[in-house]
Amino acid sequence: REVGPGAVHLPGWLDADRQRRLADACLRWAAGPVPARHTLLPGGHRMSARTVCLGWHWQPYRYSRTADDVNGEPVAPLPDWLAEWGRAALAESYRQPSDDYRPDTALINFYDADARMGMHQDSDEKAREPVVSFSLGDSCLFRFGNTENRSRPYTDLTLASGDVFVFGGESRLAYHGVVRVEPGSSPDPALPAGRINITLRATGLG
Ligand code: MD5
Ligand code: FE
Repeated sequence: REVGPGAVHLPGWLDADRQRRLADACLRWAAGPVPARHTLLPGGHRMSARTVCLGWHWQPYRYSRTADDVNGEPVAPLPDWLAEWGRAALAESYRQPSDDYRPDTALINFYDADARMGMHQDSDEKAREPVVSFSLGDSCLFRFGNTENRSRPYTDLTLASGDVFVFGGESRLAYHGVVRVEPGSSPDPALPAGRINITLRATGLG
């Protein structure tokens, strides 16, 4: 389960009931107050996944309270229950207390069968607290790389519905991406089609 230094994979950590509750909440957040959107990258590329944010609104290179690039509305708050799931996942990953983990934003990515995410680092946060990732619905082939560049060495692994992945310590700034989604791999027809990934983060902002 330790994939790299500070990188821990907990397969099936969310039971079926929690997967459904989290997926239902994600569908509600995708509808508003700020609708999920394909983020436009500074180079002009449109991300194939759709993203909606809680707590803080992410745009490439910055976080804001309102979604200036969508509809100008403040984003929905990050609920305490979700931060608490993050603390519990972190405690289990690192086998140590996690009471001081205070994520203040969540990025929720919706992948259809053709969506991907290129190799990137998550460095827009000023804090270096771990990222806790939850996956729902279809599985994906996830590429966990190194901190130097987008290429080898990397480890390819499947992230399935209910899996948690924690990226902390040395792995917090590792390159990573979603190589492909595996259509039809969802374990539960009650979950929405496609893949959903939720990442909890601490922005380090006031
Ligand atoms: C996803 N999301 O499946 C992935 C999973 C993103 C993103 O990459 O930026 O929304 S989270 C993977 C992740 C996050 C932070 C650090 C590292 C991986 N890492 O150091 O490998 O939609
Ligand atoms: Fe990322």
